Amino acid sequence: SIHERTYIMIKPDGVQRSLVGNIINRFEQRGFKLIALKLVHASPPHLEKHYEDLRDKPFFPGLIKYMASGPVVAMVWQGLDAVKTGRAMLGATNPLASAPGTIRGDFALAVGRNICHGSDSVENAEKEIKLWFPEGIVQYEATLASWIFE
Ligand code: DAT
Ligand code: MG
Repeated sequence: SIHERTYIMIKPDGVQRSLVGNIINRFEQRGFKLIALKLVHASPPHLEKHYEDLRDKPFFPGLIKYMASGPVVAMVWQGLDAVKTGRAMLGATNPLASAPGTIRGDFALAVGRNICHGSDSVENAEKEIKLWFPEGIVQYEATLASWIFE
């Protein structure tokens, strides 16, 4: 659906390394519509909720510490197959396996400093959007849509 939404987050390392503009540019240029964006320094409990499926992993405490170490850019992007395409644009979880041309493949080397997050299913995207944007999302018409979608 052209209305599919995904939650994309630039992690603290991406913010510190000034990659925010580059990452936003990639989603804009691909044709996705930006429907929510904010800079937020998330608390450990909030991040534990975001990553609750991973709480039994040995790297979980380090992951939460890293994610709470500075602000992140929380975004919602909308468009055709946004979840799957967003994941493809991010690249593999471990940057050493990410293809060049992907965000992680262009900017990262370590799995624990992999720059960005993207929802892995439509269902999780909706959950994550509610968690990060409880205030709701602005509605507006993107006038270029007919040049991007049939
Ligand atoms: P993804 O972010 O690609 O959806 P995930 O949901 O499995 O990957 O894991 C969430 C984050 O946790 C991931 O972006 C980086 C970190 N992580 C995953 N596997 C890890 C590992 N083996 N060692 C350290 N950090 C890891
Ligand atoms: Mg994940």
